[in-house]
Amino acid sequence: IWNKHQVKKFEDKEGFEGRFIGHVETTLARSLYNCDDLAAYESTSLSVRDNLIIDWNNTQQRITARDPKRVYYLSLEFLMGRALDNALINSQAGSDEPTSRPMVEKSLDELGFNLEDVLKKEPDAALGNGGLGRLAACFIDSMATQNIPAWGYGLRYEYGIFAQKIIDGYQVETPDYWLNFGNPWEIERNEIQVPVTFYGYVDRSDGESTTLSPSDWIGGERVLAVAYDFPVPGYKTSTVNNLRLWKAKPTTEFDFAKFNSGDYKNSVDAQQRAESITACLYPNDNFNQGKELRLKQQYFWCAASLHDIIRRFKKTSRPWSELPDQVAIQLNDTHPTLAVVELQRVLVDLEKLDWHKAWSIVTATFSYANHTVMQEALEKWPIGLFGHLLPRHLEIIYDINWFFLQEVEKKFPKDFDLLSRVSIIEECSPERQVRMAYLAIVGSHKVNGVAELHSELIKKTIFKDFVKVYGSQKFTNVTNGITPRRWLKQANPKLAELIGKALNDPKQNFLLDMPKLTELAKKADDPEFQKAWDLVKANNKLQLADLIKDTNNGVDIIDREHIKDTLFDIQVKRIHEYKRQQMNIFGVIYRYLAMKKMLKEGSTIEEVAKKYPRKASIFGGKSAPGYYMAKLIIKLINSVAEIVNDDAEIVDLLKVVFIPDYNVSKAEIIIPASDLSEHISTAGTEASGTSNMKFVMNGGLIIGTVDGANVEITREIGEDNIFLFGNLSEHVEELRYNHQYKKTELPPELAQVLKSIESGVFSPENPNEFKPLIDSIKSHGDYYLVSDDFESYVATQELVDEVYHTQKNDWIKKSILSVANIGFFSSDRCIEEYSETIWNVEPVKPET
Ligand code: 26V
Repeated sequence: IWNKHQVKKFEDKEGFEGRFIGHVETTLARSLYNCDDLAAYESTSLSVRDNLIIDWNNTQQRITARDPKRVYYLSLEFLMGRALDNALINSQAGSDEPTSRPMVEKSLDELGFNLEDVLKKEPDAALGNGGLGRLAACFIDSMATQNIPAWGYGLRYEYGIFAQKIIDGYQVETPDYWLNFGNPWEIERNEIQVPVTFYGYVDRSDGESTTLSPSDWIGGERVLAVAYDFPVPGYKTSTVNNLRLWKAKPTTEFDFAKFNSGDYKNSVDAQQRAESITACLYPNDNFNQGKELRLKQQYFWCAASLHDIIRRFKKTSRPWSELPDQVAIQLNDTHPTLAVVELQRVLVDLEKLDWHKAWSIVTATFSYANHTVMQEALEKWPIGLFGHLLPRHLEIIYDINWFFLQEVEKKFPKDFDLLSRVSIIEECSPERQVRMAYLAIVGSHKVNGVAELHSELIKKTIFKDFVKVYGSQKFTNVTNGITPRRWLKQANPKLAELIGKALNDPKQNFLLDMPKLTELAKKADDPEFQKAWDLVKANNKLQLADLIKDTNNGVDIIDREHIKDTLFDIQVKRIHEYKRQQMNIFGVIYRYLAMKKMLKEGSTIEEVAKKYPRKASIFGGKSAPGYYMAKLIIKLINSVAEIVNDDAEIVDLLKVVFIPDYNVSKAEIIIPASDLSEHISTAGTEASGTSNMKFVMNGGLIIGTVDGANVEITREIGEDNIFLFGNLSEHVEELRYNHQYKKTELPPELAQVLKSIESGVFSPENPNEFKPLIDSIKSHGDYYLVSDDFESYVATQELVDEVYHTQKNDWIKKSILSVANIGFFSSDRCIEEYSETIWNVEPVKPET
């Protein structure tokens, strides 16, 4: 019977329409007469999802049958954005179409809907802060596309990253209740519920067991982890992988002690607390607050995921020694490091393996990627807090450390300084702390940074002693990448089409093999092609102008008539002092003051325009809610915008825009519209950056420091095609030292800018408003070296103006050549490198 009723994918328009109407009428219980865009979005998603689930089932069955080594990608953040457009692009349906998208578009049109409007109804899945979370999303796209047997594991936060409102120029956070209308992309697996325990104590009443022998952890609080699955479709393959996110819910156990003492209310409260574990994503980027709930989230997720992984491994009845041949677990930063300890606990306490046998299995299974050198981001947990929540895990960490330090002592006898420096336990006042990065290194067989410069830097700084202990082979580099499906085809369909035509590849197979783009270089000088290229950019800029109008209360800030010769200069990313949005806005102020000065000294507006041609300075990004300085930078940008945009004297030559609530779906509109984007972090602070790659892939040029992946981007696209400036990372230490001892003076350009801010030009009501920002440079050591890089920044911006406005063909040529050579930064290349050099896994291809 099962075979007779085999569920089939829709493959043509007819099939889609049948599904769509079926879902409207039965799943949603609506009729075509009261089907609005939201309902159309839901029905389209459910219809497309049906197809994905069929492929998902086949993929999982195929993998079970072939039983290859699998990868598990553990990340506390998956910044997915919208799913529908991506699913339409990635999935194939209909024999003559490369993807289902055009077919569904036509169908919806006939049903009375516009696909673009329908797509906009989907809220972003914003379960991440920034680069680290979006990287995880790009990686799972590439793993599916390359048929790697891989699952992602994360948390199903009820609230994603907050929505940002700008009120009177200030950031105001509002909750992102993204599940308001339900979520057609998730499959709730009520049958998969994993109990997770916290608190309690270790029972050694038998008087015999030691911390090294199997021990009984008597837990105090129990919650359940319920699985929610999200299909992850590959591009031009029927492989659909799985992203499993956990939600916390109360157990059905009942606290009889409390009940009998008449404390019914408290026993219900305790149950309700369970749900708070997955309520909310911590909105800090690159900052560790050390809150207990965060550690609870981490253990909840690690315990549930490992349990799931182990259950799957056990089904094959292999001996434990084969775990590392069957399973690779990738730690996305240190957030999942408890999984290392949990696996050791399972093997020793529950499976009764010998400690050392267990430990060699653990270390062969895990690998760790580091994503930051920022001291304030490195995770450390006070042992009091840790031992209270996870008493047995703390014992295990002590023992891991004990054996590790013995190893070190053997290699470097009597080097007590070294021992204390590499100890997983930091001995410090007021309390000892667990250093999670050290635990991750000791518990993994490979450690990697995310760009060449960064990988070299961690070996010389934060992990120097570990290179001494383990040798340098344990440390490696995998430079980040981005998925060209979302960041080229989905975000910029017209450019993808133009490239496809130029490469004689109308089916856009180049999206699977981005190094093919080098062929584009042949067209870089072709005037016809340049014209078409420029037209795509101009259209994208118009779309961004629409977005800006929408998000600024309908006020049209950008002059559409002159859009082609207005340079769109964009910096969108989390707001952070190290990313130096303050330097950018100081540069804008410098330009504004210089224009005003020319006018005052009698120049005509035409003369001013010649020196300072049309430019729109566009910003976007969220600050962590508790990050005072970052919030002040946002306020300064908005204050400058208000003064500059209203200044009739400079006509429309300079515009400043802050786009509120920067997120993935806005990035898809903003990034394709850039002429220039800014990646100007203090050298040595930005591990990689990934938006730099996205902007270049969309034909934008870069102004940037010699930092993170900018270095390799320069190598790939050529130094003639990028505007680099500023001090190098090897000089940062010395420059900071000089500031401390007051050996530096402000460059005149910057002094002038700071003076105007202090005089209250941008905050007439409160001239002191921005004093802390100015003090951080003038009095507190200028940690991010704004004063050291400002002159070269301003000079480089002038060079940018000159090329854009007097050598436009040259500019377009640079743009084409950049795209031609950006292929290296496809996340497909990253996944190949991880698969071959770290995970040791191979693709499992569907039969064709
Ligand atoms: C740390 C913490 C500490 C606890 C609270 C929440 C939280 C969230 C994130 C982090 C670590 C952030 C590290 C990070 O996002 N690094 C970024 O990773 C990108 C992908 O590798 C890289 O492109 C960026 O340069 C890097 O800043």
